[in-house]
Amino acid sequence: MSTHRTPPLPPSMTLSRRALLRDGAGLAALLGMPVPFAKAAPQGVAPLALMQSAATPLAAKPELTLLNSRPVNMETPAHLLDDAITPASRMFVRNNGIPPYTDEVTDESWSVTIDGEVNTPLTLSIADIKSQVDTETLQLQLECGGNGRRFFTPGASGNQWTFGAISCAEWTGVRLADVLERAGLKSTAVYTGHYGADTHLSGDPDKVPLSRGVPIEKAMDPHTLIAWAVNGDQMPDLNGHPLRLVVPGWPASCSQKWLTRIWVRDQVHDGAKMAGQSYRVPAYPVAPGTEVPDEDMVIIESMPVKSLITAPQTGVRQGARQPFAVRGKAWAGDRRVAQMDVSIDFGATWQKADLSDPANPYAWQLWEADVTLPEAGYFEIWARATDEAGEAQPPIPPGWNPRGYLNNMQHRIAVYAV
Ligand SMILES: Nc1nc2c(c(=O)[nH]1)N[C@H]1C(S)=C(S)[C@@H](COP(=O)(O)O)O[C@H]1N2
Ligand SMILES: [Mo]
Repeated sequence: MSTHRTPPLPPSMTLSRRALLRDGAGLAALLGMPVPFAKAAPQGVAPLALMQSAATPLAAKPELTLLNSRPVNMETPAHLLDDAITPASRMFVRNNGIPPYTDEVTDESWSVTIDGEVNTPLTLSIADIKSQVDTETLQLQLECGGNGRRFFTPGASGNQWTFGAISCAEWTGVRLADVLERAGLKSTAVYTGHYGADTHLSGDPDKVPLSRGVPIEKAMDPHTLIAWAVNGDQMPDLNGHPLRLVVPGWPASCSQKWLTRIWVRDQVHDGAKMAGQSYRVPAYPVAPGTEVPDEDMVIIESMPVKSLITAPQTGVRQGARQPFAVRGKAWAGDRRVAQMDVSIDFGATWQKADLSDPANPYAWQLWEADVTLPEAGYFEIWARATDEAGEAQPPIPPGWNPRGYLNNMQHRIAVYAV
């Protein structure tokens, strides 16, 4: 695509034309092919291909469920998360803005700046990063803070994620700690502020779609990476190519895609979607529907214990009195999962599942149970993870909060015993 290299337009047309061209380039990235007449489409017209069904033709992620096309948000059905390591094509996508043009995103043109409360501000090319610091390859779980939002009552605005805003891919990168050490943290450094190359939905270049950060201790955790590869390959454009942060176990909004800058702060970062109601929950339990003042909201840190049943797929037919394998994944933010149980009687009794150790800290854990349904009829299988601190998943959404974060309710599937 080179359609964005157009001569300057009269000022009155600049914003709308620019927004449209951005859409054209963004759509090309989504569809995996150029859109030759993108410029001719009236503003606001989304391609039919993006709207037709859950099975979208988005070339890179054809199996995902599209929740929104502007910005693009796609979740992964639970049965497609059955691999130990999530394939790139099945990693969910959460965008707050419009991703950078793909033809402008190359390893050669990219750099990331580390500045603020550091002794030596750095601007590093990708080659610098790859050559000068030890590399690390880790399986890391990333979950959107709003995963499960769909099930709160009253509902919250935002993407209506069900269970699929979670991935655990194998990331290759460098430790953020090594890069921060190279820059030299001042004693005043308390927080990071992350910036990426995506642009605001309004098209206003002065607005930032998302800029979150983490306390220095989390930034210095050896599992927090600046990554350039997924599962040994270039990461998908939609997941942050060519460079992104991976801050596992915390709301994935901390994991800035298309990373261009880390501003080391002497205060809690106050970038876009750090303050107010974004990625925050009430400091105390509230009745559903309560309006909570901003000053009573606290920033979400570690995500809660959670699990998925990834096989069989919900709706399966299964012979009665014949044992079959039920399996899935479990994770618990900064913690480990200690126990996994399944129920075939709507949670009245539970059967312990086999639970693996994580491949490394912050990888999800695999579990499996042999289940036998006693007679023909409708059954549900419910899955419940318990973390090392004894916290277990509730059967219904926990702690209602205004924006619908942190729903770690149990996942369940329907099984027809025949
Ligand atoms: N630059 C940038 N980084 C971003 C976002 C974004 O909109 N822009 N979205 C964040 C949110 S809210 C989530 S849940 C994760 C999703 O990562 P993924 O799209 O690779 O699955 O990216 C995070 N990083
Ligand atoms: Mo998110």
